[in-house]
This record gives sequence, C-alpha cells and structure tokens, in this order.
Amino acid sequence: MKLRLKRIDLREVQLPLKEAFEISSGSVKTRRILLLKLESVDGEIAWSECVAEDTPNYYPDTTDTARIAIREWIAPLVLERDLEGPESIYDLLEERIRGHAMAKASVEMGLWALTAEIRHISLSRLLGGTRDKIPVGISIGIQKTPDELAARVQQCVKQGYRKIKIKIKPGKDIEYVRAVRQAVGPGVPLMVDANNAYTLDDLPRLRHLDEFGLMMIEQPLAWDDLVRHARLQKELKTPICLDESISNVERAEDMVTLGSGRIINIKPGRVGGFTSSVRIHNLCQRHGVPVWCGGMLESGVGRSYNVALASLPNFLLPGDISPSARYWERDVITPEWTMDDEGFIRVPIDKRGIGVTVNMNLVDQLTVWSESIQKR
Ligand code: OSB
Ligand code: MG
Repeated sequence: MKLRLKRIDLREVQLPLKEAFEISSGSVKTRRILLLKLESVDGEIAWSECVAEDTPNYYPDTTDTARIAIREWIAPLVLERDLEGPESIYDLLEERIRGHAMAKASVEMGLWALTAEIRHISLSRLLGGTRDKIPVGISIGIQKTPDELAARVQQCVKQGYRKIKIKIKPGKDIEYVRAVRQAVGPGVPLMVDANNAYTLDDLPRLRHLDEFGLMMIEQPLAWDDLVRHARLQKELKTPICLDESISNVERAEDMVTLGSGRIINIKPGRVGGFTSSVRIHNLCQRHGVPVWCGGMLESGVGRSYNVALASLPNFLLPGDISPSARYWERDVITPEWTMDDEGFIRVPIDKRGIGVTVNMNLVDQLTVWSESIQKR
C-alpha cells in the first residue's frame, strides 16, 4: 500500500494537570503537548501526540527540540516520498537521523493511525491487538509525607486500579513504601519507580525494598545503564523493570543477555514508535519477559496510541494508562478515556483509527502556536 502525505500540522497546547506530578528528577504542573495532524494527499486525517516534556529530565527530547526535529528533518523525509506503509518508516528515520526518538515516534505513530483510517479499521486491529479491554494501573508522584501517600494509595485501590506505582528517591523510599504496604495489606499489586535516583552505592537501601513484596522496581540506576542494573539484579529478589534504558530492540536484547532486568516498560515515544515497540514486544514474548505500557502524562490523543499498543498479547501487566479524569479537568478528545469498577479501559476495536475525536474548540483555545509543514 502506498502512503502519500500532503502536510503535517504541528501545534503546542498547554494543559494544566489536576495535581503537579513529581518524580526524582523534577516536577510538572502544566503539560506542554505537541499535537500533530497528518493529512494524506486524499484528505484522510490522523492526529498524533509527541510525548516529549518541557525539560530533558526524563529523556533527551523536549517539546522545543521535538518541534525543530519534526519541522527540519523528520517531516521533510516523510513528505518527500511515497511511503511503502507504516512498517518501513522507523528504519528510514533511524537510517537518516540520530536520536530524537519522541519526535520520530510522533510522526511514525501518526502514519500507523493514518493507515488504519484509510483501511477503515482500528489502530489496535492494524497492530495485531488481541484484547478488547486492558487492565489499568496508576503512577503516583512523590508525596509530602508517608501518611499522605498511604491515603492516596488506599483511595486508588478503592477506585479499582489493578497496579499502583509509587515514585521514589533516596530518603523518600523505605518509610513511604512501608506506610503504604501497612495501609493496604499484602495483596495489593504495588511497585516503585526511581527514575535513576540511585547508584550501586545505595545497595543496602535498595535491598531493604525486597521486604515489601513489590511486583518490580523500575529503573533504579542511570538512565542509559544496563551493566550495573545486571549487577544489581543479582543482589535483589524483586524483579527490576527497565524504562529509560530500553531505547530500541537491541537494548532489550542486551537486557535479556546481561540479566539487567526481568520486565520492560514499553513507551512507544521513548523507543521511536510502534514498529520498534512491536519488535521489543515480540522479542520479550520469545524470551518469556512480560511487558507493560508506560505513560508520559499524555492527553487523550497520546493515550489512544497506548491503549492500542497495550492490546497486544504480551502486555501481561497493567499499564500506566489511567483514565482522562486522573490527569485533566477536561481532556481534548471525545469520548474521554474511562475506567470501569474492575479497573479496565475498553479498547475501541470497532472504531476507525485511534477511536476518539479531537475536540477542536478546546484544542484551539489551548493552542499557543501552530505551524504547517507542507511538501516543498
Ligand atoms: O518514568 O514512567 C515514568 C511520567 C513522566 C515521565 C516519566 C514517567 C512518568 C510516569 C507517568 O510514570 C505515567 C502516566 O502517564 O500516568
Ligand atoms: Mg519510569
């Protein structure tokens, strides 16, 4: 199938979070979101989202660098040729452009959605999804006191979340996790995410976390490390889950070879899009490594891509794909993403493309700049 693009429209919207989200390396209050609208030569349209943040404290990409990368290098590459189909975009972009994973992913994933639109099928179907509902987890930012965190977690358990992830850093870890475990009891699926806040010198502290029956500890060491994580995994009972360190399928293979972790958090933005995500998914499936879909505080647009990806068979654990109302007073899409009492989100397998409609009035109100990139 030939895929021909006419234009890519780019805009930044600013969406205030209901509550600030704090991780070990920084805090977000208002999400600066890049939205893309891809239009084919036949007038078919798909919206996508670039998940880069305002500052490079999680990953090198930022909202501003992504804007430049899309406008100057990525959009021209995909606008100037007839594409074979969405499967070939990732390798084309990797061949020509180093880095800028989140910028590349926003265009690559948009092309998958555009293909689904053109074929009148859902994005989930196009990717090979096998589920019509996905289990939902929540990621809770660092709180002021252990008691506040414990109360927050109890509330989330009541709401039906099937996995609770707690952000930690040195000094805001053992007492916090202990308070939560005491409050909710042994059965609740709990995990922690350190976003690189530790080194191997912290081994005694990290060993302490083995007491709390955690499902996993996410990315304790440096953001691009595999070798030290392998050493750490040998010392811990709790499985390590890698997030930042897995930038592509080769790094996932390295993780398996070295024993750097036993679970992978796949964020399609971090790994350069859907082709790369599916490769990591398939590799992990062959090796018996479970994966789950992470989140980047996406608007409903980005969330629709995560929902579709998480419908693949080896997404065996609940993702950080919370409903719209967990983040926003009002999401930019209709219908909003909702979670049922059992803690599931429905995959819109019978709707075309991403399965939700962009609320143009709201998006226009929130837009701070926009530009259109056309065939030169
Ligand atoms: O490390 O998983 C992370 C948000 C921003 C940057 C990094 C991370 C996160 C989250 C949020 O944990 C998950 C969500 O979108 O709910
Ligand atoms: Mg993480």
